[in-house]
Amino acid sequence: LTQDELKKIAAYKAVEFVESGMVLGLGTGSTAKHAVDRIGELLRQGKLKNIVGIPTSKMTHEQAVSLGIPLSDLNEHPVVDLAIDGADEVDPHLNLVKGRGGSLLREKMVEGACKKFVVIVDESKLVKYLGGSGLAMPVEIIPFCWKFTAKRLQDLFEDAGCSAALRIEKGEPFVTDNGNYIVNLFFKKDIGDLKAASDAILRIAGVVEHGMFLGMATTVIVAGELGVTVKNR
Ligand code: DER
Repeated sequence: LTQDELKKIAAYKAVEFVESGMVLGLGTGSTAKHAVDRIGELLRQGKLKNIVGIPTSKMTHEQAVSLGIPLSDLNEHPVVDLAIDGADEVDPHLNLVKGRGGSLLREKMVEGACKKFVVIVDESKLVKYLGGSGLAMPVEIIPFCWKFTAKRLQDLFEDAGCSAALRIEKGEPFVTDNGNYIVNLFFKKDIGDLKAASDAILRIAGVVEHGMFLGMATTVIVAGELGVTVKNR
């Protein structure tokens, strides 16, 4: 099975949790895309009714519009029944790294407002500890004096061998849906106490939000070569 087929299997499994009448958080990324497609298909077939979608990015908003999924926002629906979204890393406690697609702020707002947050991943996303993949841990910051903020973030995690880099696309700083920049943090070692790390990051003026989703996932669906496993918090 290809990685995308595994993503699709996890996504379709998650959509089994969707019931008619729900207010749904619609995730962002290549895995969540399959879930949104599936929801659109079930609506079209009349197997799902009265769904309202709360998109976590402009990209998902456009996908949902093209599928005819009725949309709203957190102002109208401050409580969301169920969100389905992907992740970049999942640790054994179901803590997540998210945001390599650049949508972490709106994802964290929507998924923080959910009664149930179902995460969908292929098995390549499982790590022993967050940051353990050696890939980016994104932090959304304001553009003003970004270099100053990036350096403060890097210094915060000096002991974990952290390096910080502004996310660049086509030679320019990547700009989020919210008009902010992303600083990617790379770790050589386990950063240890995640809650303390989260608090320290958020205390830096100029930081908007980070990509660690701690204690937020209620269920993680993992699609692997040997089948699908559902882990509940
Ligand atoms: O950027 C994001 O938060 C995405 O949800 C990411 O975490 C997962 O993206 P993928 O499904 O394309 O791997």
